Amino acid sequence: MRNAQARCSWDLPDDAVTPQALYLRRREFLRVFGFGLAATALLPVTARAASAGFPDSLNPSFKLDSVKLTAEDLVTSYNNFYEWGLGKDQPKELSNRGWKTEPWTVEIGGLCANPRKIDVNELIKLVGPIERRNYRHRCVEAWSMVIPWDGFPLTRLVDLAQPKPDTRYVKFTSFFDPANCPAQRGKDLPWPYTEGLTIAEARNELAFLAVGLYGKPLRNQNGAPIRLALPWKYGFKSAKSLMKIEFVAEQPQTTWNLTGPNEYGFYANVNPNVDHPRWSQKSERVIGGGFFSGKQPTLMFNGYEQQVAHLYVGMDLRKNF
Ligand SMILES: Nc1nc2c(c(=O)[nH]1)N[C@H]1C(S)=C(S)[C@@H](COP(=O)(O)O)O[C@H]1N2
Ligand SMILES: [Mo]
Repeated sequence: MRNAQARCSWDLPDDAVTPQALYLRRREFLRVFGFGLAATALLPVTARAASAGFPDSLNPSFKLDSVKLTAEDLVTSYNNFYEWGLGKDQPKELSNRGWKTEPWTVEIGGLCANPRKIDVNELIKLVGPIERRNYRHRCVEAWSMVIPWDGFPLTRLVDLAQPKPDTRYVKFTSFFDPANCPAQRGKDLPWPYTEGLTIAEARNELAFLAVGLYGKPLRNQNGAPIRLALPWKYGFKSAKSLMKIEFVAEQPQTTWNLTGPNEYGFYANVNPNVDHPRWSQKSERVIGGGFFSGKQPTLMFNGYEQQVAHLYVGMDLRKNF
């Protein structure tokens, strides 16, 4: 993946070379020196239509009095969205060069009584009202934010779909548009990006589908028009720009688990006691927290133990990482 300056992976700024990206950089290195590099055509520049804010209200159960919200400009400029490049600054730049996230159809299917293909704005009307929740966000790379999402509980979509009794998992698939997304013409990750939850996790009160942040529709770089927000799990579980949600019997294969099975598990619950093979998960760098004050201890289930610990009783969390 290259941007306009044909910047090389070895001269990206420090903060753009992230642990998850290391996996892919090794492969990129092989490609550059082993097989030659094809130029990446840039997308035409088109302006994204401005849209209005949400009539939402803050859910008082998810206010998070004790922590500071991450500034909006950081939430919308420091991103992981590998479809638009491995650097943190690339999604903002490259996902806004003509990629259309409106209109957008979401497919709800699999083992359910009410499968449908539905325009995302129609879906929001069916599952509304939209509420705001301030959620902690902990990336597996050991950095964190606090983000005010606008959206609705995933369980409302589950109710709408009416899964059949043999449903044990929910599979989430991000957009797939290789014609407009250069990275998806390559093999950095198995595209489209897929994720999964158990049906009990999907029904948990914390599992959230975000359609906005800071009271505005999601920006492309944050996963417009609809993405998961699962605050007790590492960020990679919260798949962006969802195109398909399916009810399935078998545990779905997921992008990062396929890419690095020893590093990125299916459950990916935030856990300071289980280190990543290449780094500690005991603490995290708070984005926007300043150079000296930026580190804080990581909490079990990212601070949401009360809401989710019951889902994992009797499970070996070292094995099921
Ligand atoms: N489709 C897709 N979803 C994705 C990713 C991605 O690369 N592609 N990155 C994940 C990771 S690693 C993180 S930390 C969060 C980042 O979300 P944010 O940029 O809105 O903070 O999105 C997750 N969802
Ligand atoms: Mo992440």
